[in-house]
Amino acid sequence: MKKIIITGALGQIGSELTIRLREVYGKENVIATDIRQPEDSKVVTDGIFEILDVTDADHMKDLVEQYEVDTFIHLAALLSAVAEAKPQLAWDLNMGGLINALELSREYDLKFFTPSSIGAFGPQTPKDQTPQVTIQRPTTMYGVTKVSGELLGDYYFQKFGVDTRSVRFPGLISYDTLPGGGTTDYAVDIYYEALKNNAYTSFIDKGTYMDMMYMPDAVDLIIQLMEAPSDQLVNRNAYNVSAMSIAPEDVEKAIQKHLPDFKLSYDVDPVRQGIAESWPNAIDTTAAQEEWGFSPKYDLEKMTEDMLKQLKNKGI
Ligand code: AKB
Repeated sequence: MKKIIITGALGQIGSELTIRLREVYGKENVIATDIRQPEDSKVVTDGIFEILDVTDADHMKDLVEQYEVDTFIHLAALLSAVAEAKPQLAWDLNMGGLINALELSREYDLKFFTPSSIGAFGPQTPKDQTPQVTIQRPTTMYGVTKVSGELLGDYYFQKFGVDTRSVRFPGLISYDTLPGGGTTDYAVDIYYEALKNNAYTSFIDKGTYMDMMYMPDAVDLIIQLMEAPSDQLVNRNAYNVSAMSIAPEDVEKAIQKHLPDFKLSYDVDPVRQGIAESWPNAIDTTAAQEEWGFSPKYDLEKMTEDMLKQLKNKGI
């Protein structure tokens, strides 16, 4: 990767990935884009930033030409809970943006990354040690767009030789930018509320296991996957990745080691609970380990310690 364009750069992944890419590849080689332009974000003030609506193919093409990019990192998408509330918008944005980005990657021979998700699985998928290649019949619009994205990635690779790469991200936990409307968001909110109120009411029920990962591991793995030799990649679109399989009460116990009086209660949201129950408990990440050396550094204990420290530094 030498010159990289990123869409959705102000989102949960984008805001940390953009900063890291600028450190690794140089500020002049990272073109951050998003549909809005807040003046107080480092993503906007600390490097190249362009407003881009990913459904506007002409503008996207102008930027690819203007900056002569060689890599496309496409992050702009609606997350699972919002997509369930606005399924048509989710299809238009998630698929419209993706096909525009893939077409440009074909036309200009760009290396391409877009995230898939554990949401690409559904109730018929094996729940534990979910294999890399298995049944994918998701029951959410988010999942439908993610499976379609995986298939399109394979299609553009096989048909046109575009160097497409992807991972199925689990819930991502970060202290920098809040996620916008996902099913796994409880695992981020809980840390903020633990510090603010010493209590949290979870919208996901006790005993509901989902895969999760700390954002520093997610950012590292994107760079690692993108730098891996192409001929090593068999399961390109998309690799199972996860750092931990946890339920709300596991996070409760981990927080209580630092804040002994922290209290967790439950007020379950049927929509997000239904989505969570349609997803795996714990996915098998062997293919990612074997094909490009995936190896996350943070488990629940290490992540909890760092989350609480970083949030306190932010004045939460
Ligand atoms: C969501 O909950 O929608 C996302 C995801 C797992 O893709 N965090």
